[in-house]
Amino acid sequence: MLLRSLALTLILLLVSGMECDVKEVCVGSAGIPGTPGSHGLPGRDGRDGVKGDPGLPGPMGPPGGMPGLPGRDGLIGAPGIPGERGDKGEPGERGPPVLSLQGSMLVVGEKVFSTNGQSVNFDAIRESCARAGGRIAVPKSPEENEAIASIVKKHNTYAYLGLAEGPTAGDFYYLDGAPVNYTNWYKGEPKGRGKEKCVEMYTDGQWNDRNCLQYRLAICEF
Ligand code: MMA
Ligand code: CA
Repeated sequence: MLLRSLALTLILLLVSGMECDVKEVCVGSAGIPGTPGSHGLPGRDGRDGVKGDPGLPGPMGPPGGMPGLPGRDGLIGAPGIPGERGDKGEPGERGPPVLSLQGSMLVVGEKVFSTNGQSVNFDAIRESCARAGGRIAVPKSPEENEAIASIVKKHNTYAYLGLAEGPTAGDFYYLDGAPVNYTNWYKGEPKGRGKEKCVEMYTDGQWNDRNCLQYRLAICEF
């Protein structure tokens, strides 16, 4: 009973917050407020915030792997402007002596007739024509005779032809030994009786047998 009463008193004290010196009922005025309690402990961490914006790009890194293969060639460029004209070259060596054609050249069928305008004897004409790669001209048709005659007339100089008398007087041969198959003798010729072994052409294209040492126009055929 005593323990119970004591417990009851403690409960009352706890509930009323009053202090009594007496056991029974007591009424007091309000006390002065107590001093504030100390701060509480820090609260728990809050929830995570929202995700932030992406950061700025970082600086370029160090060089990476192996270099790539070279690229293909580009397109061909436009031509450049022409260069300046070069200096005149040195004179060339003197070429081999050749027959000067002096602009006179006649083509008749397969043949070309030409003269250098020089008058020399029969053997000299043969040599000049051979050096030039040809032969002393001899007509084997009226057309060829006219072509040679036109050169003779132009130079107003008789020409020797490429035929000669054989051992028998009055028989003439080409220089390769073949007997002639075309002639254009002047009336009464040949009448040299074996003493005139060459043949000259007059300016009218007719022929005369004549010694071989006259100066006659050199006409070659090629
Ligand atoms: C005459 C004539 C020719 C002969 C010469 C020689 C002028 O022509 O006889 O047949 O070849 O003379 O000079
Ligand atoms: Ca004669």
